[in-house]
Parts: sequence; structure tokens; C-alpha cells
Amino acid sequence: MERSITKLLGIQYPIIQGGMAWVADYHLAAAVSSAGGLGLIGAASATAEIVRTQINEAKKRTDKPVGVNIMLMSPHADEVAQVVIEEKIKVVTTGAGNPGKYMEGWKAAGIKVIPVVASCAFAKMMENAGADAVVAEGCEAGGHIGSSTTMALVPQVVDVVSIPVIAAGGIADGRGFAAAMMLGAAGVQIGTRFVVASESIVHKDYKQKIISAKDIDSVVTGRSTGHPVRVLRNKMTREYLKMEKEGASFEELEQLTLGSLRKSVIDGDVIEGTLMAGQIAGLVKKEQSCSEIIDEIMDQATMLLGKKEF
Ligand code: TUI
Repeated sequence: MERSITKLLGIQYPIIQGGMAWVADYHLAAAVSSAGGLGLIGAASATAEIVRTQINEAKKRTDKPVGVNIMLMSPHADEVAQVVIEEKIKVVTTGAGNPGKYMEGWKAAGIKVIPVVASCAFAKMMENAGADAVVAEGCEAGGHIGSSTTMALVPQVVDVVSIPVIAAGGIADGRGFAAAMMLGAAGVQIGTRFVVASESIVHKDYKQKIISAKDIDSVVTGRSTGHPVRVLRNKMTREYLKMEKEGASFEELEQLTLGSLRKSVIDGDVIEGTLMAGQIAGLVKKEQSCSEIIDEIMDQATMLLGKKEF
């Protein structure tokens, strides 16, 4: 069993970029892959043709492998699952659901499949279904989350599967990377720090909200609807949480957040928009290139762990 994800994925450093909706486009994915990590295009709720264009733009910018993250609640997931085969994508990660029905097709196409999991039971199910690795994502992560923390989840998942485990949630520097290794992870997935990367297309006002965030600026909306989402607090979350407290219906709450991620990422509306970010936002202090981010993390981790090979 290959335990090293650098060998499994043909990358230099065991750092994969989160497949963040609206944020993880071809600019960011190509930059992370060029810097030696694994960049991902976040398909989110985009159509198959948009994802195909994104893949082709990424290929123009880097000769290193770029993966695709498929958000399984998307109405276009079936078509996107086919596009990754047609475009000869080498690595697919999945989020917010069960990718079981696509597994056979992806494996037959030689794709390395890495589902994001938030529990041991689901990790084991994914291993049995043929996953090559899993991302164990703790609830410190931004966006749609499960209920266990990274510290508790990662070692428990490591103990129930024999495939490599990639730790996610709350990791943004070499200390987090080293800690993940101590928990038995083979690598890390990083989101929030890459949101503010210079190659990230995210509006400068959203980046500034992350850079100026304090440790306690993170909240979880949607607990009442069964779709908890971690974001930075703002006017929108105050209204959302108030409505949740008053027993608003799923439809009313959906109405409030409709198009709100586009508002923040593209328009820079940090008041009414959804500012998805992990709890580690308070640690992210400046905009840097993906190459600077990855080199800094690896230098710090190498020093702490006393080893260079991953
Ligand atoms: O998927 C994510 N994070 C996301 S997806 C997303 S798009 C979105 N926007 C608004 C509302 C909702 C979603 C934003 N952030 N992370 C990976 C992840 N997957 N975290 C947790 C899970 C997960 C949860 C339950 C995976 C599988 C699962 O259950 C599968 C099953 O069938 O038991």
C-alpha cells in the first residue's frame, strides 16, 4: 500500500489546495500545482462546460497535474463526473456527499480518487469502494463541515483505513503541517491561506477580511437545516443566525444566501456576502504567492520534523 501521497499523486510536496467554491479556479489551481503542491479546480455548482473550460485554461498554465474537486450536492455533478474522465484528469476529490456511484468509472479511467470525509464510518466506506486516499476534514475548516475536530478526527481515521489520510481543517502553516504528520496524516489540505494568495482571483476586500480576522471571528450558519457552513461573521451571518434562532424555514434561509458567495468573491460585498473561511483565518496575516506559501510551510515543517522526505 502506497502511504506517500507525493508518490501517489506525482507531486513534490504533500500539500493539496482545497476545492473551494468560486475561489478555486484555474489561476489558483495552476499556481499551486506549479509550486509543487496539488492544485484543484473547485467545480462547485458550475456546469460541465464551465468546468471543461477551467481545466483547459489550467493546462495552458502548468505542465504539472491539476485535480478537480466535485461538490456532490451540485445539480451538474453527473456531467462533471464525466468531464473529468474525458479531459484525462489524474486526481479527483469530492465533497459534501457520497461519490460511490462514480467510483467504478473513475477507477477504470485511472483517476486517483480522494473523497473528503468527516467521519470514520464514511472513510472506511470510501476505502472499501476503492478510494486511493481520503481527506479527513475537521470542523475547523471553512465551508460545509462535519462535527468532529481535526485533532480528534485524523488519528481515528488513520486507525480505521490503510490508505493515506490527508488532514484538513485548521491548518495554515508549518506547525499545523507538522502536527498533522504527528497524527498520522500523509499530507494536508489547505484552503483559507490560499484564498488570500496573490494568484487567487478573490476580491481584495474578501482577502482583507481574512487578513484582519481574529481567532473568534468564525461562526457556523445552517446548523438548524442540517447544512452547517463555517464563515466569517458579518451582517449577513448576524441576520442568518437571528432567523435560525426564530425558527425560519430552510427555504427562507436559502433565500438569504442565494448568490451570496458570488457577491463576496467577485463583487467584494463583505457585508451581505458569504465569507467562507476556516477558524485558522486569524493566523493568516498577508497575501503571498502560492510558491511563497508552500515554501514557507515546508521550510517550517522540515525544521520541526527534522526530515525532508514526505
Ligand atoms: O464540501 C466541503 N465543503 C464545502 S462544499 C461547499 S458548497 C456549499 N455552499 C453552500 C452550502 C453548502 C455547500 C462549501 N464548502 N467539504 C468537504 C466535506 N464533505 N465536508 C464534510 C463533507 C461530507 C459530509 C457528509 C462528506 C460526506 C458526507 O456524508 C456522506 C454520506 O453519504 O454519509
